[in-house]
Amino acid sequence: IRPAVFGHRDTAQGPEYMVASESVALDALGFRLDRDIAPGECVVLTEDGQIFTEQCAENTELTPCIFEHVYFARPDSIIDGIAVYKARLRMGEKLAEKIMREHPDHDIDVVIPIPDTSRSSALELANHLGVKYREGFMKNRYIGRTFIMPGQQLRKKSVKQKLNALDLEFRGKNVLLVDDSIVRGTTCEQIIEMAREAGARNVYFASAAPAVRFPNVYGIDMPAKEEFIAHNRSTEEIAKEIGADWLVYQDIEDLVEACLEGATTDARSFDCSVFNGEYVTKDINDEYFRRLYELRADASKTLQVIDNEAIDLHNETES
Ligand code: PIN
Repeated sequence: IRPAVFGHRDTAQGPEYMVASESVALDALGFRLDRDIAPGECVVLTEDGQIFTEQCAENTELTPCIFEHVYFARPDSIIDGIAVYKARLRMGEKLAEKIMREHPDHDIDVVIPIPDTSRSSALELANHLGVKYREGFMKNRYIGRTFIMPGQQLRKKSVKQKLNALDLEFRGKNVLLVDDSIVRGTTCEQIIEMAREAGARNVYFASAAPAVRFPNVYGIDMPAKEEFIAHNRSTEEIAKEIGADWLVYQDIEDLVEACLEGATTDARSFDCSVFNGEYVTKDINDEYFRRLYELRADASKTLQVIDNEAIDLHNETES
């Protein structure tokens, strides 16, 4: 489900090989991408630098994780022949079409991305709406990603530390904020509040991905489903909860289409379980989730300690 690629570089001693989860890792070290590793394929790198590959599982199906395209992968990565950056541009295009369908008389003055991931989709969304694209939030580059931090308090504090609104892009304007996805909704709620404090008249919100309603069980550390803001809520209710004047989510068919265009391998479908609850391995049941949450509860206690220590360390270095 998660991507993996291999590539090579030529040296005087012959070719050198490298296996990585994203093609950008190869680029950075001067390797050329050879190809994606197929599902069930085994890759062996020998100590003397040779590479062997063999198909080890029968009846495999390529169903890569769509969240890589939404958020996780770097935009300069190519996965299964799909340029992540282009997939994100197309997400913006589709989102613009949906906004024009749902709000044909919209009064958006400016489209503002919530950095970083949503920049590509927000840019193309603005182009298609024929509205200005502006950078209204500046990011503190020394603060890490917030949504995987345990403990709600810690997460809340971090948003203000991470983003600062440029009043001049908000004052008196109707703004459309764009993010790659809405998970818990706590970050976007604070960001909407920041936009209003900066003087925005109306704040609309668009998510480049559909509503996240189901936990990920294939390697993304995500909250329990009750913690998702979309849990048991309609789009209107979510908009109210996060404080947006209206909210538009990408449709799942549009997301899949945006990602599939340009695929060179036989990827024809994706694992979209966080959006539709259909787990490709078909072995996920309530008992599985129960065990998962027990494990998570233990792990988050440990993480909390580590995080607090990390913050103390950061403060010490700053003072
Ligand atoms: C943005 C990544 N992206 C931002 C992750 C926020 C959900 N959140 C998912 C939005 S970046 S919330 O790549 O780190 O720049 O739903 O929990 O409020």
